[in-house]
Amino acid sequence: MSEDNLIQGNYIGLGADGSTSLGFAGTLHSGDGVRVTSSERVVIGGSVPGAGNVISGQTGSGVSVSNGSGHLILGNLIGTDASGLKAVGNEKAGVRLAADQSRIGEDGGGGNVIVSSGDDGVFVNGDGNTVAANSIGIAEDGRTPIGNAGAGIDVYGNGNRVGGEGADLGNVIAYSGAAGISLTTFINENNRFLGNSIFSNEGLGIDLIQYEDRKTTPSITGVMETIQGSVTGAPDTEVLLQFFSNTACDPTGFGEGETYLGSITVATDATGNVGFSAPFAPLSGQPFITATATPVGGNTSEFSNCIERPQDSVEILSISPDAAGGFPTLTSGGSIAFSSISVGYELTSDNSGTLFVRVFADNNIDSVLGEVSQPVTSAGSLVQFNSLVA
Ligand SMILES: [Ca+2]
Ligand SMILES: [Ca+2]
Repeated sequence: MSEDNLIQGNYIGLGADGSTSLGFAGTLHSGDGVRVTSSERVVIGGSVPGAGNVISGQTGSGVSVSNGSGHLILGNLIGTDASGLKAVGNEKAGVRLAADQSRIGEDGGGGNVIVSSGDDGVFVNGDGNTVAANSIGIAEDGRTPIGNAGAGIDVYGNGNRVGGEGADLGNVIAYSGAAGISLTTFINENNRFLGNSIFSNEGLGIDLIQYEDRKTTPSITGVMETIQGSVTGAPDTEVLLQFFSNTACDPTGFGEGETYLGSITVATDATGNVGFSAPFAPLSGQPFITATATPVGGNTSEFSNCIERPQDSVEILSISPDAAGGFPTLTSGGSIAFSSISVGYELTSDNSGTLFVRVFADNNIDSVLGEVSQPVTSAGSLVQFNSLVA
């Protein structure tokens, strides 16, 4: 057994130019790029510039660790060329970690880019491991899709963490050929998936296997000024709820979780139920809301149902344009209810035919939420208010 080995700054599976794949040629690099079989505390890469390796073009996995604990896999490009933008995939997993108390990625420059794998991006089998701050299925620029063929992260074991509660600990997990995160839960507990950006995966964003699906998954019932819903779990148990804003819903209607909005903690009652109202609003351009539930000591749930925040509007049923300007006549309504608050409005028109709508909270002209304007040419024009009360 060896200990405290350091593997840094190498091109593994690439020519010295940093882009030519040697691995798939099948002669120089068959098997895994970096293989750790009987060691403790091996460091592969690092958080400072230049410490990371480029590990690509292998017929096996990019990194394969089959034993030990305390390993660090940081700041590597796994499945790309040296630019981090072009796919030079490994044929099996990007990182295969069968170990305990080890870390794949960390904030502050230690995240790995793990893309273009022929199997899972990351496969974790062990206890107490952390996978944080990595780009999984997306290139180093944070935009270019280079998905992994299997799950983004496949987890077996207990007490593993994907992401975290601190800023910048979340992983981006996107464009996988299967689930974003897959967890076999038959005997595995206390695996927490927090603060990640999970989207555009072929399967579910989070898929629990061998488990009564969605047993503890929150159910969202409404999205207005707050996100309302309920969750069911063990009696008298604290549950961490996380909320996400999405460009689109998963085709199943559950998940995924593109942009993390924030979290609240609730406690179930003696029957295991609790309702919630969370003070988060969807982001502009991402009107679909989802959530996860993570009970104390338990596994994070699959993603909740996906609900679009209603686009409130007022229809101007009849206007009387005044060629000289002035106020059009509004013939419908006088206030619009947005769930619990009532929003008054005032219509004015300038000489060019643009309609301005000013929205007040609680029908109070001293409480202006904002203004929108748009050209109005005919009865039936719509003025969207939604952005003003988000
Ligand atoms: Ca999906
Ligand atoms: Ca499932």
